[in-house]
Amino acid sequence: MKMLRSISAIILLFMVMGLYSCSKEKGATLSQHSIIPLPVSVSDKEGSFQLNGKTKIVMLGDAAQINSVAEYLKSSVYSLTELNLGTEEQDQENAIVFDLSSASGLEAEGYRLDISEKQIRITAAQPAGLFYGLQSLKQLIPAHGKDLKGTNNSFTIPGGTIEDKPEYAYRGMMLDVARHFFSVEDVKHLIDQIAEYKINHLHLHLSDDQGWRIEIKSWPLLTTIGGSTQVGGQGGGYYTQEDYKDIVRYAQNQFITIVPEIDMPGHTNSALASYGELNPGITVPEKGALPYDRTNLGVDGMATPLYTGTEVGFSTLATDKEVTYRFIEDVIREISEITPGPYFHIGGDESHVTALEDYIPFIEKAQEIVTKYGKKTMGWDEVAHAKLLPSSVAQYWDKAENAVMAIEQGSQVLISPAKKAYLDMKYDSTTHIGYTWAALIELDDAYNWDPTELNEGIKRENILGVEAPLWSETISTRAEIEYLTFPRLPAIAEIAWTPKNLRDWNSFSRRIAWHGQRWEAKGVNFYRSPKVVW
Ligand code: TNX
Repeated sequence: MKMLRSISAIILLFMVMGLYSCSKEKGATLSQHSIIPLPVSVSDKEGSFQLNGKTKIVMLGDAAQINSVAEYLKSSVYSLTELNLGTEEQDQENAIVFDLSSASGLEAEGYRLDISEKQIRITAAQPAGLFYGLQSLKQLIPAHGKDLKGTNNSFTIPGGTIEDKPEYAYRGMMLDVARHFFSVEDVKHLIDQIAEYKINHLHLHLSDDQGWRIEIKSWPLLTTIGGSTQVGGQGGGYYTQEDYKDIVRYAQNQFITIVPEIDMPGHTNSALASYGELNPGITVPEKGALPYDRTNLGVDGMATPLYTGTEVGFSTLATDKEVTYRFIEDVIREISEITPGPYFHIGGDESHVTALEDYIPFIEKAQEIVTKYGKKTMGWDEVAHAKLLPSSVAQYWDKAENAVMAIEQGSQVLISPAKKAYLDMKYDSTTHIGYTWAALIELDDAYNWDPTELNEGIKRENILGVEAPLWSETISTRAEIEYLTFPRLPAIAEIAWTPKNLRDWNSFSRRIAWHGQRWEAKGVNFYRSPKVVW
């Protein structure tokens, strides 16, 4: 009897071990993925695909349109696995097939990703859809340390089907390159990181009190004087138009549209320091002991000193001078000519020393000029005080009533509430960089909100999309950009991509941990939120 019992115990033990090794062999199923943003639907299928040294890429459809996506996949797979994928025309066995076909019935940025033993197939109606399909695929390639890379390796990708498309058309991030300047290389590196989260707009805040960061050929002092410094007083810098075009092209290759912003009529000290004729000589309200030199700010037509502090709201262009409109027209024209995207952002925020009766006609004129050069106007929510065109977009950062005012004029809104979406807010009181004026924003705070629940006057159809702005008063290095951006940007990206009813914090916090491993492996800095088991 005793013996029988121990035999059955041993049999049981073997059965359990068998089950365990079997499930280990099978590996994770597709539905256990860590894809961010969460796809609309994921279903499992028997079997798995082995990505190995013999896997090749097959392009079905207009090769001219698929080529750059295929090249991008090759270089991503190489950096993840050190496998060199070849290209093949016929044989679809052991292949990643890009199928670009308008007959697929998929929406513009949508895709279907099919994984079987024989092949991985990404189907889309547009190249952007293929690109998002491959971004999801990249996140299915197991993260390995250096030692596991190499041409003899094989990477298991579980079988199944993903069908996916974005909730919002505009999924953005903003980088302030004015308070601190960031090099072309830093911007490109950021583009590489955010493209993985299916972000499709990068808004560049190209001018502010502390610096003018884009070459304007007809007003050269803007950069030589206005671009010469930054917060804290160090070097500054600016993009030549060639640099800017380079950024635009680089972003385009990852389906990211650059949205240039020239902030006006406030936030313009760097322009006033370059060209005194733009200075109205307004009387600046004294705010106690001034931490900086405001000589000439109150003197009509005199260039102001460069500013390297972090106050806001003290500068304005002369809204009643003809030269100001020649100036903004030249600026809008030159930048629009090198911007293929549809938007030109005119800022318009915190113009505290521009009287409202001057502010309104100024914004309306700026909007007219933007339209003249073939672009749509974007502006921070204050621009809703002016008469907006239906094609204009108000960016809600501060006041819901401004956003509602824009909606009542027939405009759409871009959602960037400072309390939820500002990447320059500290995570908690101990964060060594960032601000606290709007809120402390932990990872779950950045995740647990929805654009349609902010104000009853802002409905789904009024919303163009979501953008996470990163202001740079307190940051000056790539590592600092990354620390504030990750992991919050992926949280905002999921709000912008994934339908509200599918989003779930527990699922997100599990998936983001896997991304932490990836960031660690590629040397991307990030905040290890205590809300996540990394
Ligand atoms: C407010 S947000 C600003 C920026 C600052 C930011 C700092 C907005 C439209 N204006 O000028 O950089 O706060 O968080």
